[in-house]
Amino acid sequence: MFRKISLILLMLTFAISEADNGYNLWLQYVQIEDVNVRQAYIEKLNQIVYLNDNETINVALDELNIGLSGMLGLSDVSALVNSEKINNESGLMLATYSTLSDGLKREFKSDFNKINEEGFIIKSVIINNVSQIIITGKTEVAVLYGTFRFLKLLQSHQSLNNLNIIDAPKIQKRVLNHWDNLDRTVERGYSGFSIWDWHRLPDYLDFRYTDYARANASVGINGTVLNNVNANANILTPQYLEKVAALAKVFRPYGIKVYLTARFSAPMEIGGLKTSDPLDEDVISWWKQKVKEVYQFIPDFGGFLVKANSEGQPGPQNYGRNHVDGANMLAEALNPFGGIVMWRAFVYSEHDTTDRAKQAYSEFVPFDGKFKDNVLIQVKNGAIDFQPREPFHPMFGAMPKTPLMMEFQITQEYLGQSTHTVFLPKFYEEVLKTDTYREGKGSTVAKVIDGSLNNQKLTGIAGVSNVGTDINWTGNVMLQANWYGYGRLAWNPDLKAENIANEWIRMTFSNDIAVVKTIEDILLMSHEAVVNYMTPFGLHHIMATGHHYGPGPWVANLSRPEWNPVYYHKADANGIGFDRTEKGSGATDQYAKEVSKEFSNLNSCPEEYLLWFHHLSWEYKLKSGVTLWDGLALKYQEGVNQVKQMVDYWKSLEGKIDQQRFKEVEMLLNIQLKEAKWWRDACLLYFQQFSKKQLPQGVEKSTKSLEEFKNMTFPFAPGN
Ligand code: BDP
Repeated sequence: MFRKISLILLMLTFAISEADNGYNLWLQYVQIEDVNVRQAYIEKLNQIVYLNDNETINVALDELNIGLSGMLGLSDVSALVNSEKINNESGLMLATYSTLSDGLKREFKSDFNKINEEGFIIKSVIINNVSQIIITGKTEVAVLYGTFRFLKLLQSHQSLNNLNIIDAPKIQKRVLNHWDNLDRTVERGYSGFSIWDWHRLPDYLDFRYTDYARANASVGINGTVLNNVNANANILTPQYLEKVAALAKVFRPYGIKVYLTARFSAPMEIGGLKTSDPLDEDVISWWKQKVKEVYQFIPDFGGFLVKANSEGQPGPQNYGRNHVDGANMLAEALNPFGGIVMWRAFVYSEHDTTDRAKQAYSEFVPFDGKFKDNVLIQVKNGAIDFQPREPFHPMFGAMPKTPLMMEFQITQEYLGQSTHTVFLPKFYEEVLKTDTYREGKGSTVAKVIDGSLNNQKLTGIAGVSNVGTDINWTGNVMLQANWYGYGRLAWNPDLKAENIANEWIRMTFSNDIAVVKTIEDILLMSHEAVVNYMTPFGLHHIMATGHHYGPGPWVANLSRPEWNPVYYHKADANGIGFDRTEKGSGATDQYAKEVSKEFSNLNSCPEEYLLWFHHLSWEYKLKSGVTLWDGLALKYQEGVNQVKQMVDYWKSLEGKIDQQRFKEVEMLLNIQLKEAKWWRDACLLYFQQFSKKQLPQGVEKSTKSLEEFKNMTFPFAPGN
C-alpha cells in the first residue's frame, strides 16, 4: 500500500519542484549540498520501520519519502521501508505507544507522562546493539507531527545523534479561519481566489488540498474553518455538505478537522422557518436536526464558528435574546457529537455611543461562566480591529470562567496587504507575552489562551488565513512565514519569534549563514517598520475606506462614526490622540488595576500606545526630549528608512537564493518603500494642517500635495 501512494506523490513532487516559484513553502526538501552531511544522514537511515498500518502513518511515510529522497538525493526511499520488524541495521522507527515493545514502553514511560494525545517523542535508542531513532506518541497524528519535526532536523542540517526531543502542543484547537466566500472571492484576501473549488467539488480534488494539509500538519494546525465569518447559509445544505465532506476526507489523515461558519438566520434562509429565535422550539430542533445531518456527512466535524450581531450579521439580539442564548443553543446541538462553538466577540454597534474599544468587553464580560462547556469565545488580539499595533484586548483574563480563544489575523488587511513584508510572529509574540495582571504578576495573554491561568478544559487559537490560489499561496513568499509562524505559536505560544524566523528561513530559503542572518534581520525589523510608517505612537485605523489600502486619516464622511479615521486620531489644533483614560472614554478601566494605571499614567504608558490612550498637545515632550509633532514626523521617516534598509539587505542576497523568489521579493520591497513614503507624506501633510509646524530636520518633504493624496482612489483594490 505504501509503495502505491508514494509513487503518486513522487510524481507530484516532481511536478511542483521544477521551478522555484514558492509553491513548496517551507517543505522545500532541496538536496543537501554537502556530501558528508548527506552521507552522515544516510548512514543513520538504513531502514524505516513502521508498526501501525493506518492512513496517518501512511502520510507520514509519504512525507519521509518526499523529504528524504529530496534532501538525500535518493530516488525512492520506499525501498527502505519495512513494516515487519527491526533488522540489524540502524534506522528510523514510527510507532504509537500501543505498538511499542514492552521494553520500549518501560523505557519511554516517563516521557509519555509529559505529553498529551498530540505530543511526540523523538529519541535515539540502542536496540540489539544497533542505534535506532524512534518517533512515537500516543496517537498516529502525534507520530506524524514527530515525523515533520524529524524532517526539520535535516532541513536545518542538525545532527541526528543522541536525539531526545519531547514536545506537545499547549493549545488544543489550532485553527485557521478562511474568510472565503462560496463564489471563491476571499474577504480580505490578497493572494488570489479561494483555494476551495466549490463548483467542482466533491469529485474534483485539487492536489493543492493535500499540500495545504501537509503544510498545516507540518506546524501542527489541526482545524480549518472553510468559509467566511460573514457566512452564507448555503454551506449547510446537503449540496455543499457533500463537498465539505470531500475536503474533510482529504484532511483527515493529517489530523485536520473541518469547521464551518454558521449563519444565525439559516433556519429561515434554508430551513423555511419564520424565525431564527434561539429560544424557539422549532429553531432549536431545526439546528439539532441540521447538526445531525452534518455529522452524517462528516463524522469528525469540528463545530461552528459564529459571527453574530456584528457588522450587520444576524444573531440572537434580533429576537431580544443575547449571546449566551445563541451560543448555548448551538452548543447543545453539537454536544452529543463532540462539536464545539467558537462564538466571536468582535461586536460593536452603531447604537452604542461609547468608545468602540469598550463595547466587546461591556457586552461579554457580564456573561462570564454562563456559556456551555463546549463554547469558546473567540476574541481578536486587540479591541479595535487587527491594527498594525494594538494593546492586548482587555477581555483577556477578564472572564476566568470562560475559555477565551485568540483570533489573530494572518492576512494583512491593515498592514500593506500581501505587498508589504511584515513578519507577524514578532507582533503575535508581543501580544502573547503581555501581562494582563488578572491573577497577579505573570498572568500573560499566552496563559489565558493556553488555559493554564484559569484551568480551562477547552483551549483554542485562530488565525485568519492569508492563503489563496496564487502559486506561492500567500501572494508574497515572505508572508508564508506568517502562516508558518502562526502555526508554531499556536502549538506553543511561548516560542520566540526570532527562533521561528530562523527555522523558517532555513527550511524555505537556505542554511547559508549569511542568507539566514540577512533574512532574519529583515523579518525581525519589519513589524516595527510598518508601525512606524503607518501608525506610530499608538495611532490606529487611519487607513482608507473600505479596502483599507493606503492612508486615509482625513476620511470623515462614513455613516457610522466609528468607521471614520477622524474618530480614532482626533487630531485638532490642540493635539492628537484618543483619550481613553478616566477623563476620556474610560477604556483603561477595563484592564486590571496594574495595567490600567500603567496605561493611564503618562509616565508609565509605553510610548508605543501613547496616542491609543491619550490626547496630547503637539508640544508634548516625548522621552527622547523632542516634541510630539517632531517625534511623530521622525517616526514616519524612521519607518521609511527601515524599509530602505530592508531593500538593501535583500539586494545583498542576489545570487545566494534562486532568481525567481529573489526578484519577486525585490519588486515587492520596492513597492513597499514607495508606499511607506506615501504613508509618511500623506499622514504628515494631513496632520500638519492642525499642528501648523514645520517638519523637523531629517524628515523628507513630500513631492505631492495633500489634495493629490486625497484624490487617489482604488476602485478595484482586492479583498474588499
Ligand atoms: C474586519 C474586516 C471585515 C470582517 C470583520 C470581522 O474589515 O471584513 O468581516 O473584521 O472580523 O477586520 O468580522
